[in-house]
Amino acid sequence: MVADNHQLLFAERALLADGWAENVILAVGADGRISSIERGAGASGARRLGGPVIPALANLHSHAFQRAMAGLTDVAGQGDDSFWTWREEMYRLVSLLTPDDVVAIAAKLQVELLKGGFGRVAEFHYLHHGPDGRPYAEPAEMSLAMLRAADLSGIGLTLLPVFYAHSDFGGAAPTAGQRRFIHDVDGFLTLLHGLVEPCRVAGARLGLAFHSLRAVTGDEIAAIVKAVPEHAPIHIHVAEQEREVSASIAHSGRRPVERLYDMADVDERWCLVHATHVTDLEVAMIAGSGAVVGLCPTTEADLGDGLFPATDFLAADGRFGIGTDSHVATSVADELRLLEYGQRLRDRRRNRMASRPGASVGRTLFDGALAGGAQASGVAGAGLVVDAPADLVVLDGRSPYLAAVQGDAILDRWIFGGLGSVVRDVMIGGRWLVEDGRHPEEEAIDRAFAAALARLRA
Ligand code: NGQ
Ligand code: ZN
Repeated sequence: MVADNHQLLFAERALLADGWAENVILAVGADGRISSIERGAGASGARRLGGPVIPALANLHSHAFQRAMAGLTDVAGQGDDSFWTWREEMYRLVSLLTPDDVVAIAAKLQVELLKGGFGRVAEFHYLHHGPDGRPYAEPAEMSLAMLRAADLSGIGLTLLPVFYAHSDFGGAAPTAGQRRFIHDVDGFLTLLHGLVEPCRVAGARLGLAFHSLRAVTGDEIAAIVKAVPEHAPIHIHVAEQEREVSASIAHSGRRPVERLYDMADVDERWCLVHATHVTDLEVAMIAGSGAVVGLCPTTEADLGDGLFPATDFLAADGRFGIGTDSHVATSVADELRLLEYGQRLRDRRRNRMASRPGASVGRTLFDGALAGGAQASGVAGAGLVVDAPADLVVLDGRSPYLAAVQGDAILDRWIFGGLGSVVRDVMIGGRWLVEDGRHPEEEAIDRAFAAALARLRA
């Protein structure tokens, strides 16, 4: 696929930075960026888009390979099934994966994410080594596999190679199931530096992640943060499960989020993934630091994590984004809906995630996830604004549900209306990746994915 040199797009309805506008002409330059936006314009000479236009969101948390086991961990064990028994099943999949499997699974996932309304994905990438735990001949093999997948799908990629060194607090030795994840600090920094050029060539952003406070020590965090570029996004899983909270307290007398803030200068570069189990004090700490909380509602529900106090966090002006994490769902609408529904189920009330009386819940969630997703992905500026990449989603104007409504009701109907898939077209960086619900490489990607699943018996 080749970018057209210069494109004029006409939208009857578009969600711009300051709200919905009508009869909008978006000019997209040869560099894939929006070069001008005109409102109240005529359509002549422009490509007329087939429905309401919204910005594509960044998905801030993915473990792509886990898409292969979606819906296959729902058979009861001995009655004590938990996050930790799920993790054993996940490690079994990890033990089988080849780089080609990872490309096939990730490319399929990324096409699904595009069709779900995501334009980029931050890949929290910790599967580094061969099955015996030894690095591949090319130590970056698996990271390069992620770049290959993103090249096939066209999705925007923020690659977050993960530093993982221990199995629990206090620097406990890793387990056998974790051997494909493990680095020492020098080995990790070598991997990271070696990825700078491949990511530049591929047009991917490069950040990094610490797997969790279980997997790293404070000294390791300090050594790595000191050695990486100042603008790189830094992600970490934190306080997802109550067992992590009790282990943290047993180890240091501090809760995980408190401990993280003791150990590191947590600021806008950081994304705290899950942060499920937090006190009022921790909510205020995170909000005040400008860090993004990475919420993954369908995975958090699937794994029985608990509920993040999103209403309190919003009231404190906290920044959040959404991720699909283990990919038991792959759409913007599914994640945002469950984020709101969790708060409703807890409070036994409705319309929890709205910024003020009269505000649309869908719009509040969408705006929050757009800004937080961009921040956590290392992308400056989000939304349909001049000079930003032309990353946009056209919802299906043929849907009677969408045709009948205006403004924020479009988002509310998409997120809360149970419409099924209404993502019609997706443009990323000025290239059409989905047109009328189809991705051009879809058949080949599906074939490779089916072959990988057959091989993995997944
Ligand atoms: C992961 N996933 O690394 O894939 C984790 C589970 C862990 C989620 N937390 C493993 N959803 O946290 O140790
Ligand atoms: Zn995760």
